[in-house]
Amino acid sequence: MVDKEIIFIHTSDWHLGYEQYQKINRSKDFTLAVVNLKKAILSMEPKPNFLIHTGDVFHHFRPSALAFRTAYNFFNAMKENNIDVYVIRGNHDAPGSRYRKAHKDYLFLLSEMGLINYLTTDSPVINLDNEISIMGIGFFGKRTSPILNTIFNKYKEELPKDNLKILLTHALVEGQLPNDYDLTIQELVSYKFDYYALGHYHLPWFREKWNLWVSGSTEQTASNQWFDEYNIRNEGNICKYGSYLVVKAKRNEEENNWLLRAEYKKIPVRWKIIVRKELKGKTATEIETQIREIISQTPIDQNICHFNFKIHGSADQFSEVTNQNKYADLLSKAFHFSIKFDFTQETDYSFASLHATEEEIITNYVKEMIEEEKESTILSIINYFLALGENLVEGVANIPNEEEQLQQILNLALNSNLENNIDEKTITSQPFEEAKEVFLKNNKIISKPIKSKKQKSKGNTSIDEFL
Ligand SMILES: [Mn+2]
Repeated sequence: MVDKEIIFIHTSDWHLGYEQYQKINRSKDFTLAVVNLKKAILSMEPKPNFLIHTGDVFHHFRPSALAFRTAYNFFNAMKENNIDVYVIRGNHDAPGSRYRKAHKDYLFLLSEMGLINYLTTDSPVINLDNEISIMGIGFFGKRTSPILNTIFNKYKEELPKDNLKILLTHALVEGQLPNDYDLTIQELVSYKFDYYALGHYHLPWFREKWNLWVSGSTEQTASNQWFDEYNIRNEGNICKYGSYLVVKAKRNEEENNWLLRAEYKKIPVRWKIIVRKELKGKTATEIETQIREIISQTPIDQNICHFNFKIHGSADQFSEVTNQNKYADLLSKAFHFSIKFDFTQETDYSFASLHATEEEIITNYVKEMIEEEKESTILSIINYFLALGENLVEGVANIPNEEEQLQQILNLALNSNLENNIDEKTITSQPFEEAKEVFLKNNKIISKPIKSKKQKSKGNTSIDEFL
């Protein structure tokens, strides 16, 4: 036992079924990344002992057939190769708590099929071989910290001191985003686990000193994930890989502790390219020529391409050459593209002139404020609040400035607890365009609250009572 090395895989945030950019084929990319992960694991020598998944197996809590089959095939392959799997739920895997109580989720199904060990608050700890203890806590947003504390104190006796102790979480850890976190490093470390497996954050991130590790997602769900500070997933301006971790652990009897080595591994994915260029031209024709030149020098074929051009002048001055559709012919071979322009002379987009360009303003505004990934969810939340016309709307109705009202609604929506405030209907994410339309229509009621139409649910009978 002394010299035996334990090897395990840490993976996270597969987001199976995500039809990003409203493209059905994009969901195949998320499947392919997981298929490639499976192949990589099965070709490992020696084989890993077990695998941990820190949440967001699925992008939608009602996964598509393809998404479910991908997960099934992966976990089944692990089972056939005697690689035990331990999973916690991410925010994408499970809907609001009321719905979850009634219906459970697809991770429960996989667990009932005997393919995964699903760590939930009812059963958060599993010990294996008298040597390894795995504790997991799924997504709870801002409630993660107190719930983790309760669970830990309730189950700490099940974590023998000398075991290799692993904690799985799906929460934001201090230091990942500038001003937001669910768990501090200090509190995590106080629980004295040997390896902290973190999900939710999609980029490689680690604090080796404390054994805090984010594996990173297998595919990128938003453009802010195209580059990581360690250049694990990108080469220059091209993002080429998703990532996962291979962890090796060895008991050090002399020091009475575990020695861990975690190593990032790459999974090839569809390329994402970002080109940022300052254009020098003075006339519209010169600008257009430069744009065309830059595009034709970029390896766009079947790739996802973002062009950000900076132009000296005003938007009005170059309006005829700064519509991205003008370059659609050149970009027809790209899987997806977007061209954005930045002008040194700002165009006046005040909310007073909302009518003429309201769609543009709100789209830009929402895009700047929130990550792509959260776009449809946030807009659904805004719709939900607006439709309710409750406290939230009343709370902001006194703010005279419309822009500040919207800002406040967005802040409240972002800070609101998804678990408690969002019901099944709301979380059924509408495509972005559709949500935006509803939002624009409802925008007018910001200062005129309407009565709540929310219905109290009658009798929360769990289907389990009938099974
Ligand atoms: Mn995720």
